[in-house]
Amino acid sequence: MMDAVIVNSIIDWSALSDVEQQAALARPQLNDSATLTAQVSAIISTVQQQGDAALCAYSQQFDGLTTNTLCISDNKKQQLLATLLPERKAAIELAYNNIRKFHAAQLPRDIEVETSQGVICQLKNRALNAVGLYIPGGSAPLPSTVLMLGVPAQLAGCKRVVLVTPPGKTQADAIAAEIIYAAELCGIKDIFTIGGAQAIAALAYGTATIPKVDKIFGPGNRYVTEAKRQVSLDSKGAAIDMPAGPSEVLVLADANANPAFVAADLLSQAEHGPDSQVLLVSNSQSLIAAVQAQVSRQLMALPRQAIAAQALKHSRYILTRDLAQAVSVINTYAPEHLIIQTDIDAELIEQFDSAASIFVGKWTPESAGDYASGTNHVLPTYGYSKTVSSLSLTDFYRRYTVQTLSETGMRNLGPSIVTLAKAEGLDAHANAVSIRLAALEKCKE
Ligand code: HSO
Ligand code: ZN
Repeated sequence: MMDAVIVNSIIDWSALSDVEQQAALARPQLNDSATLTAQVSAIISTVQQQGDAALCAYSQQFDGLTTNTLCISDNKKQQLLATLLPERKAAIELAYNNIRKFHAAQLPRDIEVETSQGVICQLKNRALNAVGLYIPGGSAPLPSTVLMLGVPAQLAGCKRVVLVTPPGKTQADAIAAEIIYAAELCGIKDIFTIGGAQAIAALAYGTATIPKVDKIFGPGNRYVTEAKRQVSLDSKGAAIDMPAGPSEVLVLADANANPAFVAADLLSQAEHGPDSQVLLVSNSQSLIAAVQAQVSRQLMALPRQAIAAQALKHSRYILTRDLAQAVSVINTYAPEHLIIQTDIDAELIEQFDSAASIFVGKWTPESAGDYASGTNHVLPTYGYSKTVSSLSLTDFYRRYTVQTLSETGMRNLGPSIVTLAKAEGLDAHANAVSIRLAALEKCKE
């Protein structure tokens, strides 16, 4: 039981100076210390040098396991699957189907345009060959994340999909049966029990057991996030899905919103981790007070109340003059998740230009998108949503172009290319065209 509940005081937005407003929307400082950078970089080079042996040594050091296996046998998979409760299986299947439907509709289309007569330009999409999916373990293993990453990888048809997840607490291969089942639905065969920065290093560079991948997807703790950042800077490493910070939700509610619903939504994000951030923005002081009372009450009943209480320490309750001011606050903050519970939900949606994922109306909690509605829950946080998009099917593809000029195309385009190349002082470029134009002239003769 907690001694005191942390509910921060109400911030009256109109009364703040510009500087105070900036401070009120500041994210908690990321702990990107020099020590973290150095520790992660040391782990990455050790994995590069020692491969599997380093992975086992790190599992021993960080997870307290004596293990020399990183794989899960088919026998063990079957054994775990046999323990899976039927209602969980059915729920995973429902979520899988909805995520699949929504992502299948995102199939990127190739295009072909004749820009000038005889000049054909194509934009093509090709699935990435090998992708790595990081599924967090720790205090809450996330089978839902397996679906969010595994479904688009399956739909895109990536040739190799490698899933890594931290080892089980007592035995390396004793991971959650839900993870195995979700992976099975997504057709993922390669599951390795390794977590942390060492798992990211293994995916980026490969070891005898773990295949190297081209791109790494998935959320993780600060070691994982830092490792993803480091390997993505190395051309021999791997690309990553998106930059990440701690998870966050912002609820916009007016006087008629249900305070218990709003509080439940705030707490659902707060329970993720001590560094999660939750914000309420409202034009009604009485609604904010009612939500705060509900937060205190509901928090008491949560098994993860210690974690949620930590997160609530950096929660914000912002009172705005009206909804228009609320919209501007929200656009400045750029939340990962935005929940709208107002009388004019539909009118407001188009006014938001920076939220990563929007949940509209009182029957739409963030949990719907976290698990089962079909949208992806891997989203940019920390204000990155101003420019970075939420994860979609296209992230599992690369785009490239193809062009073909016929003789007519060369005749049509050639003279202008020569002019432009000369204007840039690049004569070799001009020559590559004029040599062809000359050849075409000769043919004519
Ligand atoms: N809210 C998290 C995703 C998640 N929630 C997984 C429950 N399980 C980050 O978007
Ligand atoms: Zn969540």
